[in-house]
Amino acid sequence: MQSINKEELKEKLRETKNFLKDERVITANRLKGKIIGILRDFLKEKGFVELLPVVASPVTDPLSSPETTVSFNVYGYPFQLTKSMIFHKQFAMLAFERIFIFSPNFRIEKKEMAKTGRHLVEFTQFDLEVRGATRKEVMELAEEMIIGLVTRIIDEAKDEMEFFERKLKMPIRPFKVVTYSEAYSKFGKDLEARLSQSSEGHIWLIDFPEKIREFYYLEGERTFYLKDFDLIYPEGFGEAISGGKREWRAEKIRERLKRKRINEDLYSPYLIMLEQGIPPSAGFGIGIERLTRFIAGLESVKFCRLFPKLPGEFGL
Ligand code: ASN
Repeated sequence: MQSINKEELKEKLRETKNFLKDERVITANRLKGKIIGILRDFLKEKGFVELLPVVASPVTDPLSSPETTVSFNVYGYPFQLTKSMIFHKQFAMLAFERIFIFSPNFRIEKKEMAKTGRHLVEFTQFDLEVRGATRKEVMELAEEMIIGLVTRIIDEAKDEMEFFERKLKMPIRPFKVVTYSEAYSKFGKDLEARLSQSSEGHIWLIDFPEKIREFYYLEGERTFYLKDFDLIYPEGFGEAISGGKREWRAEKIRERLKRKRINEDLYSPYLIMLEQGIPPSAGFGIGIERLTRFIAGLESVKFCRLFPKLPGEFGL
């Protein structure tokens, strides 16, 4: 294990102290608090129940790279820090029809991700899930939520927006939709960044191929393409939202795990839960620091947390 000597630590803590006094950090975090309040109001009005997060569990989101996981033992049982609340959101559908959670996500991102301005090792995801919903319904909900947020922020965060000299354009509904295949043929591998840079408004990227995506989304009309989506911010701010309609049948997930060459034993708690029966649902998650960064027009998400942990770096 890498350790940090006292002198380095003193220097890091001096940096932290300066960071905590930085007006950009103070203003961005005040703005973040307002954003959180507005999102909460929006879903409460729609009858959503707020749950508190699960921080560690025997099973968590694989994402597209398992090496992002923090694993440890508790009473001899294997646990992982939550990388997203996806499985618990699906399980929670047994109890409630509409839920949301501000959930801490912990992902060991590759060191080079420190430069993107969009990656933190620890961040908060505003996660929601709706029992029996279609993909279209949750996409519409997201659009309404973003328009509602921008409308209230312009009115309720005048000082913060003035400080950042940010003139937010009101997004126009419905947001544009592009399939992954269309975007790939136009932009190639770098499609997310290119879409974001070239787009005037928010844009939906839908129907990802199962090969490159997490295994828990429902297959769409086209074989091996999913009923999922990402929402991409304009102006080069990149990905905002990930979500979709979920697969809820254990045998379908098993087939997919086989095709993706993933050892199903790693996901036993999830598979057994599906076998015992959970309802179909759809939902999504939006990163709060990225959302704050977009609203404020900041170059990095690091200003949107008081104690940011950047990939590859020491953080308090
Ligand atoms: N929150 C996302 C979802 O609901 C999952 C993720 O963050 N990987 O689909």
